Order: sequence, then structure tokens, then C-alpha cells
Amino acid sequence: KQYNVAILGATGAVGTRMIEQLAQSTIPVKHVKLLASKKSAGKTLQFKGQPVTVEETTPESFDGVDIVLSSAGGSVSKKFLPEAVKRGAVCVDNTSAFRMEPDVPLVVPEVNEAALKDHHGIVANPNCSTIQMVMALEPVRRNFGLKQIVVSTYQAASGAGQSALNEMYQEAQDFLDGKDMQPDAHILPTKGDKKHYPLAFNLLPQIDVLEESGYSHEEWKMIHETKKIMLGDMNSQDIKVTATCVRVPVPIAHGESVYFTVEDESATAQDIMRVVADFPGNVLEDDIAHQIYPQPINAVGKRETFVGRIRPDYENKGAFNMWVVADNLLKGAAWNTVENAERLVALGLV
Ligand code: A2P
Ligand code: 11C
Repeated sequence: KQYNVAILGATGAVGTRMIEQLAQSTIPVKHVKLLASKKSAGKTLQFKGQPVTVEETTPESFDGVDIVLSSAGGSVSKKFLPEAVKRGAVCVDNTSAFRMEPDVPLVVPEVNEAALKDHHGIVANPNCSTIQMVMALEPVRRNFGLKQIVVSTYQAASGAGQSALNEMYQEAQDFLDGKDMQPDAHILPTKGDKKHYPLAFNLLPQIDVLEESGYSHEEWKMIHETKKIMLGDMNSQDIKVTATCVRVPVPIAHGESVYFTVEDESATAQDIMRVVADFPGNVLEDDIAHQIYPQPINAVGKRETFVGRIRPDYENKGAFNMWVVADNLLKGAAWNTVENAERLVALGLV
């Protein structure tokens, strides 16, 4: 069988990468439809070297579509994906719109592929910072049991979309040209909020909106998505998770400092390294004698999750630190979405 595939948000930072990842995937594609807002209608993009005209998204855009890959923002997903499902499509949604719905599987294939079979037309792709953390920690959970996770993120500008990335480059340019030490920001930390701050040569400890709890919504996602993916219950207390999310002036690829405790206190750092390295999709880059460790610039364009600096907390038994890097636009978004679609096809679930 060959599949008609629609990419919703095809002109965006993630959408353009979905086009590339789909072209390189095992999915037999009959026809690809590239959907965006009215603003981009008529623009030409390429799929496998062939020009494809971008169309404005309407409910009828999904007539005859088998698979939808979507990354045009939560409100666009909420509006259009039910229309696509009504027309018989299976959607893999990279936004947060449906992630916490009980009948929507939230899937990182290497970690919880089995959840795909419970879909009712929508599969959710987790947040980028959650995906790379569960990739690094799932082998630890399976082999030694996980008790607690304390994560601090170093998140790239592209996580907030192409416009945020463009704004950071412009700020850096203006700063180096001596134009403005406090440029007028319009997008970051998050489009919808009242105040905006520059990211170039700065750090912003706010990703997404700040909630009354004191946590940002990105931090909330890391806590609850991790529990849903690893334990099948977003409120489980079986693993305790806390997070601090920070935007850093890096274009692409998120870094994470992850502190975790395991049930099996006999586990050594060497044991952790071994199981992390053996897990599909992970690459261990941990050779301190040769200064080898994961770095964002080396992860750009790669599908894998890179893990290093694995070391014990010498003052607490069964506790470790590690450093995790992945391309937020690929494993964190476009590749994990296409990988979910590949698995749905392979398992006969489309
Ligand atoms: P457009 O380029 O026409 O605005 P990013 O995550 O990089 O900001 O990209 C967002 C993506 O979502 C873009 O492809 C954008 O298309 C698309 N998009 C934004 N609003 C809508 C909408 N109302 N309907 C369909 N696509 C939309
Ligand atoms: C960021 N992690 O870096 C966000 C982007 O829930 O899919 C992805 C938001 C999401 O800003």
C-alpha cells in the first residue's frame, strides 16, 4: 500500500524538516500535500526533488489523506486534526494540543511503541526536551529502576520556531554592529506573554508561560509527559520529576543536565554507560581522557540522542549526573513524528 501524506505547518522550522525526514523514511508515499496558513499558499517547496505547491489549510484539505504530520501550533491542531480524523486520517501531532488526553498515546517509539495500538486517530509527539530525556533514561529505568529525576535544560532558540531563531540572529548582528545593547525583542521568551527579552548573549529562565505553581509550562510538560511516557500515568508518583527550563543562545539542539537516582544501588557509572549505549537511537559520547562529550553543534542534523559526562554523585548512593544533547527539530520533533508514522505503518495501524 502507498499512502497520501499531509504535512500541516510545512513551512515552519519543524515542518520543513518533516518534509526531509518523510522523504528519507521507509513510508511508501503516493502523494504529499504541504499545508500552511493563507500567507504561504502558492509558495513552492521540494519533496524528493520535485516541486510541491503549499496550500492553505481547510477541513477539505484532508479529504483522501491517510497520514497527517502536524506542527503548526496547538490551536491549529485543535481546529484541524478532528476534521482529518473524521475523514479517516491518522494524525501524528507534534503540538501539545492532545498530549494529555487519556485516549491519545504519547509516544517515543524506542520507549513505548506498544502504546501506538491504542490510538483513536491521533498520536501525540512529546515535547522536544522530554523526548531526549526519556531516551537517555529509559534504559536506566529498565535495568536499574528510576526513583527521581532532577533536570535543568539548556534549550535552543529554534524550539520557539523559525521567527524566534531569526530574532536571535538579528539581535546578535545588531549587538556586534554596536547598534543596541538592549535590543527590542518581540517574540521570546514566549510569543503570547506580555514582556519580551533579548536572547543573544543572554539566558532566559522562562520557556512557555509561567504558571501560578511557580513552574513554567515547559517544566510542567517535562514532569507530566515523562510520567505518561514511562509509566502510562501523567500523575504517577512512582518516579519523582522536577525541572528547570532555560533558553540559551544556541540555534539548534537542546542540552540537559540530568541528575537521577536509581533503585539498584549496586549500579555503577560504567553500568549506566553500557545500558545507555546499547539502547537503540542513543550514542554514548563519554571519554573524558579525550574531552569527548555531547555538544549541540555536533548534534545538528542527526536523528540520535547523545549522552555523556555520566558520573556518580559520590555523596549519595545510587545517584548520578549526566549530560544529554539532541537536535530538538529532529529527534525532538520532525524525526520522532515521522518515526511514529513509520511504526504505525509497519504495525498496520494506519
Ligand atoms: P505560515 O508559514 O503560512 O505562517 P514555526 O513553528 O516555525 O513558527 O512554524 C509554524 C507553522 O505553522 C508554519 O508552517 C505556519 O505557516 C503554520 N501555521 C501557522 N498558522 C497556521 C494556520 N492558521 N493554519 C495553518 N498553518 C498555520
Ligand atoms: C521549546 N520545547 O523549546 C519547546 C518547543 O510542547 O512541543 C516545543 C513545544 C512543544 O520552546
